[in-house]
Amino acid sequence: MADTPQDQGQETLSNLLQESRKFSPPPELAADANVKADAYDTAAADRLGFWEDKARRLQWERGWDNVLDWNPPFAQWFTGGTLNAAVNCVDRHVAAGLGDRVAYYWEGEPGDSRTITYADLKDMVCQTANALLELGVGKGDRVAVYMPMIPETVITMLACARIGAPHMVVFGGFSADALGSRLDDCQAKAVVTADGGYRRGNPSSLKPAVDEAVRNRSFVEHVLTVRRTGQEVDWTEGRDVWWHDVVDRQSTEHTAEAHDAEHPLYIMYTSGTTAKPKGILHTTGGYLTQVAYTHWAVFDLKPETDVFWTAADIGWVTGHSYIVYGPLANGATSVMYEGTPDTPHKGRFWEIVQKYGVTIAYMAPTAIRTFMKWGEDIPAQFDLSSLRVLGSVGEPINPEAYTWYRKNIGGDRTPIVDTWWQTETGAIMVSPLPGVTEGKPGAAMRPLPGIAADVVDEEGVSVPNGGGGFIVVREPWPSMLRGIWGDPERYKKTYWSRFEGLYFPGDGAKRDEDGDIWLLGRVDDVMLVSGHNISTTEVESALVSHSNVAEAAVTGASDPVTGQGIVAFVILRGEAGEGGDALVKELRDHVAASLGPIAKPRQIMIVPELPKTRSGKIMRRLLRDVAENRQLGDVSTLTDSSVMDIIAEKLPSAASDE
Ligand code: 6R9
Repeated sequence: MADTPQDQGQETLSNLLQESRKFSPPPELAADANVKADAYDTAAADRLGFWEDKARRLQWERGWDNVLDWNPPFAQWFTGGTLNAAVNCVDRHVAAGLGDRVAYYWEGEPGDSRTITYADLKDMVCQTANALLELGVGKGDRVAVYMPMIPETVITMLACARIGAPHMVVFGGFSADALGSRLDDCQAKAVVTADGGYRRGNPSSLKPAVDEAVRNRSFVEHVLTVRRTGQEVDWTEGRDVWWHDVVDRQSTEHTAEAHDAEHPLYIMYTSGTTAKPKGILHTTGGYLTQVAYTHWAVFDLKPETDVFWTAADIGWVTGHSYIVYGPLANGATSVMYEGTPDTPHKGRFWEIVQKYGVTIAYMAPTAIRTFMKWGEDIPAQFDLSSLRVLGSVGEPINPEAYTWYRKNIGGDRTPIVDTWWQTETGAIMVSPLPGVTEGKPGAAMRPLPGIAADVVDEEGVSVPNGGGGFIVVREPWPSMLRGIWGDPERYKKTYWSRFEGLYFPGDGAKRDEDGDIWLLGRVDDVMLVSGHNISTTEVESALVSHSNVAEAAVTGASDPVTGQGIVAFVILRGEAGEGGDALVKELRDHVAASLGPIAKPRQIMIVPELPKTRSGKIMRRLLRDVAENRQLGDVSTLTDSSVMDIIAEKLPSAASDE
């Protein structure tokens, strides 16, 4: 690493953080791993042949003519092939004699639970498909899903897939406005919702937001409502129908049509930072191929014995790919949990692991850092010995959070797979393989076999080991987005214009001395301090490595002297007390000692919470608004918007020894 990247004029993004810990795969896991090291060579020798082989893990009605038709930047995979995603996720397992296998152990927040086998799922998906058809939903029509985390949500998605009606799931926490603008954009014909769901110990209503959103949107013909909480709901005759009235009386038989490999499977809106949400489009054959393969490879899934749990919301792509399509395509047994991790107590997640004998758990770093804040004595009260692989997704995992997770949840035995991907990529792209890769805390390590990801500089040239820059993908991959719904120009401009011929995800990254990849946060969040591009991730990781810090978010605020100054917002660990000027000084010095004086925060504020999306991403843009005393931008996708008021109030007293 150059001491002064600026003088060298080479480094796009400074490489400041040094981390030398490594964890080898457990020998038994490595010996019996689904994927071994040779997969990288096989894929490199014949990338399309490799994916063709993975597509054969699915059941096709008609085989494909071409593996890939590539008219940059528009890809089509397995063209000419036909299949049905719901049949692949459900019927074929029942046909193979696995009808009694549990598909989901569902756990409601109030403590109610349901066990749903593959045979149950098949009946319910067929009934729901029949109900949608009766309501006039046909192939190609869009169906909006605005639901809590209940089995009917998965069933609705599969019923849509079965009849070829793309679903569009919106987080149950989003406002009526956010729902409405998404309904407009995709012109949904029906909305499936519930009276409400349980969150933080209380019923939280959903139907009123749907009523508001559809009021002046007559293109929505029906609202199909599941009764979950028993809350009072308003009812519009003709438009509104109860699930128990319409679905329960349907036949459990439905003959599924095979759809084209490129038939739209779903649209998922990404909020972006400020602009209008983008409707990311995924299609059937390529998407299912890659989610199924990555779920099996990255988590080393043994469908006969594993109990898999993605602790995320279905309204996030992680839920689509790794609660629904990946696990079901592989015939896995999953846990699905409705509520929050602290209801009714802070050990809820670990109680669930113990109750169902979860073997593989997958969650966001923000959840892990929250558990760090609550303290290690909470997971210590539960038997977590069933766990054998742990995963992380959604943000860079700080080395300290990684080692905490490995030690306190994984009993120092489980590999951690830090999986980098996006709504747009559809499935995992960069990740360790648990039986192959020596894991490094904080690194996503290597592109998966068959994925041509790279780290490049401003000019699009690969950076050498030790260099920082941007992550890109050089070749199309099966589960890539097929475009932005209704806006091909925006698709080209957003993802394919920064570097000629390369897909640009918008994340900073570096390659370490061994050639392994570390993600460094969104490029939009990078701070320019005295001519150095400094990643938010590295400064946050340095802060989290201090024993008193659970979570940190940093942002660059304009500074008359340095261009931007680093402003940090820090949540302390449970045992660290209130903080104070002495601790703030200690933390600033700690960052300077870890990363160098250039990265020393100008200001540090101790806060009780950070602004986060429902998928756990810190919204640094809002923190920048606060740090620069600006009016706050759009807060509609925050889990809890009152957090911003609390932070803004603290601002004048923010300590700094400058
Ligand atoms: C799956 C998902 C995508 C953005 C992505 C990146 C961040 C996700 C990450 C990660 C570092 C990881 N991200 N996983 N950053 N390491 N393992 O999160 O999709 O909601 O579309 O977000 O999340 O910034 O570009 P999505």
